[in-house]
This record gives sequence, structure tokens and C-alpha cells, in this order.
Amino acid sequence: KKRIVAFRRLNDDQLDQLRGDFHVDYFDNLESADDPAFLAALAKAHGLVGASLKITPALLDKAPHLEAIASISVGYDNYPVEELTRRGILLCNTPDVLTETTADTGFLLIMATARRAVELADFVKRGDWQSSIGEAQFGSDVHGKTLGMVGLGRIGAAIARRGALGFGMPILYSNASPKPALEKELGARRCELDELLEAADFVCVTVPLSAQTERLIGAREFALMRQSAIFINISRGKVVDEAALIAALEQGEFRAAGLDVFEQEPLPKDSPLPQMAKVVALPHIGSATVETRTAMAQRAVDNITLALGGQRPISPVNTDAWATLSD
Ligand code: 8YV
Repeated sequence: KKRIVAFRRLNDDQLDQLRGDFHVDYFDNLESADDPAFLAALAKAHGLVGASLKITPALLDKAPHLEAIASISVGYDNYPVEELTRRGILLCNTPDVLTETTADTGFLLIMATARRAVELADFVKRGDWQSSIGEAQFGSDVHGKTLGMVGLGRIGAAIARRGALGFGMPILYSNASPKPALEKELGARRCELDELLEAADFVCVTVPLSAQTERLIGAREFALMRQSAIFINISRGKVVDEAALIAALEQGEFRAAGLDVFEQEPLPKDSPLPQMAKVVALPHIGSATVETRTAMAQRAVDNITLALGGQRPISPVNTDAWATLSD
């Protein structure tokens, strides 16, 4: 039997399924990649399944038999993809199964920031609701406002679809490639990022983190946004210059921010962001529903089972490595 190291997020049925085909070492609450038992298991592993662990070339050196990794995530910025391909290690991710849930989270942030839901729920919780609320506590509409999508991939498209079809929002988007089918379906219009920033009522970031998108949104970009605009990030914190975001919020360059992702996660205790009335900060829950996390883990189990069994996995990332592995 081939050996798999699995960590975090697998349920008993999924572990049983893996154990039917492989020898499995499971680390439910893995704290760090330095865990000696984890490293000892990794030294013998052919497959690795898990989430939220930075995989470095130094760690790969400690896994000389590794053939495939199944990440329980769609984003793969935690993995050195070129290095994996060079070593002939196949990486798989979990697209599609989390798209709608993550888009729901995007809309949750759009609604919560526009209508100041968290701030006003706190106001009620504190017992401060003594008379009817006044203009100082009014929010702004969502329906009919312009939604600017920075990135229109699977998740971006699902958010844009909610906006256009459910809320009558005109859609602007900036994306490396045009999306003619979505333009037709949603009336979306592609434009340069700067035009989008100047025109949108909601700027929603959904691009994956890469060398091209790291710090894509910084002081210059925030300065272009409308003072009444709302900024939403559900992709990765590092797509944004967080210090510039904090400064822009403090200077009132735009109205509010809904954030599910941060430069450093968990968010450092001294970050001012969660205390700001204009900010709705969530602990990276984009895909975190019972149904979707189960489906993501299942996809990872299926991917690793297929890959180590010599069959093409459902969602490979570096297909070049698949060619090597299936040789
Ligand atoms: C993951 C995510 O659960 O899929 C992604 O890319 O951001 C989340 O759904 C998280 O990143 C764990 O790696």
C-alpha cells in the first residue's frame, strides 16, 4: 500500500475511504510543519492531503517519495508550483465545489458593509437602541449600484451573477482575459482596473494571489475609489497592501471594507482593522460551511486516490507533473 499523510478537515468516512486504499497517517490538529511525528510520516509518504500549510522546497526535501498533493482549497498560493512540477509532484486543488458558497460570503460582506449590519447589531446588543435610529445610522443601497469585480473567474462570476440577476447591479470587471459569455449573460463590461476603481460603488476583489496580483491594490488604487464606495476582499490578503488599506480607511478615502482575508492569518491581535466601525472582518470563512468543507475534503480524497492509483485526478493544477507521474 502507498502511504498518505493527511492533516486537518477530513471526516471519519473520508479517512475510512483513504484507509481502504492506503496506509494513512492523520494529523487532525497539525499546528506546524515542524511537528516531529508529521515529519517522520512525511519522510515515507507518497501522498499528502490537507489545507492551510505553507509547503516550501525545504519541506519537500524531507518528503523524497512524494508523488502527489491534494490541497483542500481552490487557491494554491501556499505551494511552490514550479518547484513541484520540476520534482514531478502533482498538485490538485478543489475548484467548483466551493464557488457558490464563497460567492455567498462575498455577498454577505457586500450586504453587511452597505447596511452596517455588524455595527448596528452591536448597537442593539449593547442595549443602546432607546429610540428610533436616525440618519447617522443609515446605510446605503445595494440593489442597482455598480459592482466592480477585480477578477472574473469562477467565484467572481458567481458574485457578479448574484449582483446582476438578484440585485439589478450593473457589472464592471477587470480580468486578464475577456469573458464574452458573462458579458452576454450579465451585461458585464470589461474595463481597465483604474476605470473600475473610479466608477464602482462596490469594488470586490476575487483574483487569485500570484506574483502578478501581489499588492495589486495599494495607496494609489484606494485613492482612485469613490468616497462612498465599499471595498470587499475575499481572495487573499496579500493582493492588498494592508497598511495602505488601513490608512485609506482612516483618511475616509472610501466608506467601508468587508474583509474575509488578511495579509497575516489569523489576524494579529494588534491589527486595528476589526475595531474599525467601518470594517466587517471575518476569519477567512469564504468556503466554511459544513456542506462545502465536506465536499472540498471529498474532492481532495478523490484527487489523491485517483492520482496515486495512476488515474487522472479530477482537478490537477500542474498538469505537466501529471504527464511525468502517469509515464
Ligand atoms: C480554504 C480558500 O479553506 O479554497 C481556498 O482557496 O481560501 C479556503 O476555502 C483555505 O484557504 C484553506 O487552505
